[in-house]
Amino acid sequence: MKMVFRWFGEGNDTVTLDHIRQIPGVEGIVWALHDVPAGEEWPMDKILAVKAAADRAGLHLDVVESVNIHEDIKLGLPTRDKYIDNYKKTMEKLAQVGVKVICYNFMPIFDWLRTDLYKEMEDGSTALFYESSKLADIEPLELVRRITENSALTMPGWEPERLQYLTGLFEAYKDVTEEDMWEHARYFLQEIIPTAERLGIRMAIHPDDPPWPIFGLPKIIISQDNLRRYLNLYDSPHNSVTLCSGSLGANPDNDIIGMIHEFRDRIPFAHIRNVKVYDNGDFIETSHRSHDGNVDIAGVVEAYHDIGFEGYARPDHGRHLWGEQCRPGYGLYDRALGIMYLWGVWDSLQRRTKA
Ligand code: DNO
Ligand code: MN
Repeated sequence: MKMVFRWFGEGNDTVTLDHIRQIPGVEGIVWALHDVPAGEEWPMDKILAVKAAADRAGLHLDVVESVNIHEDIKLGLPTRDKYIDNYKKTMEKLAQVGVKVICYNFMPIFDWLRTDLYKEMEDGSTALFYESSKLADIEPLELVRRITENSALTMPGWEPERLQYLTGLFEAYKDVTEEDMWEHARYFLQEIIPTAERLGIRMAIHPDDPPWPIFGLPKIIISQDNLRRYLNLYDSPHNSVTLCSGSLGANPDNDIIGMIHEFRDRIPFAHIRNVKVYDNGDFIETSHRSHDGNVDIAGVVEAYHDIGFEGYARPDHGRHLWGEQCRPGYGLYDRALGIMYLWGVWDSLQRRTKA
């Protein structure tokens, strides 16, 4: 297991590379050019600037999250070919600086969605919260406005320049079915995977979050069966999964450990985090500890250990602790604590296997 840590870039994150290099066992950053709109080719000078900063801190940049897919690709519009072409050009450049894994998602319009970014927990910390009743009787744009009004840094996928097109996007998705989404995904993979194979890059799809339809938008990457179907759309080790225990774990029917075993050769990148799911299906993001949520994180780490996992792993989101002012879900403290929990489980398993 190679530990990595998400970093949003200079001036775009309260966490610095100097912080990250002090977390035990972290070898690299998980990065992206967050200021380049989806569909545009990433400029080489900006890529090289991130590389220079990472080099100075002694961190690698093997994993990119995410090169986002333009909506026209997900919608299957004729204009998609131009955006797919740009995507390939970005892949070429990333390969030049040694990128090995590209995480992306196939969610319509939004990236992950929560209804409260700073929900207060009993111990006084705050965390990302999803409350389904808040989605009833509200326009998506109004919801996004309400959620983000207290957040200084924009969240990936929720950039103001994208949100102004929200109404038009909803209109565009009106008649798009799940089967259409599968067909658009197949088209994308058929274009992109041969390039990934040639460049030695593993494309790793991130599951939809939450793993069910919201606002009537079609969702496909939501379960073990659907992940299997996705991997079979193009049977290559370069068509692979970012297995996110938190996104999938919001649906308690999802057996994360079973997925680790089934998809063992197709998981170059693991997102590890816990969620507590309430009886009505609402959920809150908790500490990594198994005891604190519905996902057995110690069991998840054990499953990775059992399959001899040599891929990259990162703590996904964390709570906001000790008054930390940070991006929602992406503070320093709880993610660092999470890493120590992951290493604790991993190292004790290592010792047992060696003994
Ligand atoms: C949620 C997070 C996501 C993820 C993107 C990947 O679990 O990991 O924000 O970064 O959806 O494209
Ligand atoms: Mn994730």
